[in-house]
Amino acid sequence: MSEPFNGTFGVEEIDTAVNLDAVIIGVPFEDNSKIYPKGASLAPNKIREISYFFSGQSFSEQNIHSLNVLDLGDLKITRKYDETMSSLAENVSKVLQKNALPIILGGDHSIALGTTKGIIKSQKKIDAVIWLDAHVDLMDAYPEKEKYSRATSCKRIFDLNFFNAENYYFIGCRGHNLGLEEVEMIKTNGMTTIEAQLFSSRDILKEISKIIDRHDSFYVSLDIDVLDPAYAPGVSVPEPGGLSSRELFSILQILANKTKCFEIVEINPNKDFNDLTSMVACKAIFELLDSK
Ligand SMILES: [Mn+2]
Repeated sequence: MSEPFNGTFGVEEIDTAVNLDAVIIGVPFEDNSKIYPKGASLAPNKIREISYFFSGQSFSEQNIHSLNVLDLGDLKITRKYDETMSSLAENVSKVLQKNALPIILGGDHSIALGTTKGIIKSQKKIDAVIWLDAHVDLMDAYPEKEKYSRATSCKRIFDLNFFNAENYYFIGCRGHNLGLEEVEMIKTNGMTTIEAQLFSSRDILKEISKIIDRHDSFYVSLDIDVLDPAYAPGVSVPEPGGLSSRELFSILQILANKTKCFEIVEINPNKDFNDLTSMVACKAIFELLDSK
């Protein structure tokens, strides 16, 4: 791999590691779909490279330099989606069993299924899902007949029947993007959406705090397109009207203590300007660890 993420130790395996706080796992996976621009698989190494533009220091005593954070490098990606997901699940499970926080760098959002299988495999209890994303990814198949894509990832997780249906929280979605099938699923299963447009008109952080109070532990899946393209232009499916970086960091800060599994997906360095989107991703990791 390139240099490990700033403030972490590059390792090849974690079996012998002790007193771990967090482990970074790169998953440079993207599907072969023709409808999305290529580039998501370039993100893990780009994020590592950009991490050196930041000191990683902060006003908090707790920051990446004071924690024991390892960087496992990138998973070997095979052509078969299933094999890559099994390898991701295996690694996520190992990290969780060591009571450390997995920080997964995608890749496209279809990898979330591997992350979830890792949570299940670990037998650790994680109560709820926070899906920070412009889209809810609840299509059963998209594009046509494609069951395992970035647009179906949350539906595939739902089908595993691991998290209670009412423990799914979609934050930053843009209502007008959602398919009728997705809206129906949200309604019939009692899932919660906090749509992006609410961020300008209500005291939204209080509402999110209430959700956080309800549960002990979260799997946080951050699709960087939850941000407005002004803040994160380097994504495959940009949607205007999203959150600001500051709003995202505020959410991560209040979520940090209860975040037990974290992933950042859908950064597309090929579509980026001056690596802005990779910078936000780095900062999101620093903010999360600062607040732990
Ligand atoms: Mn997504």
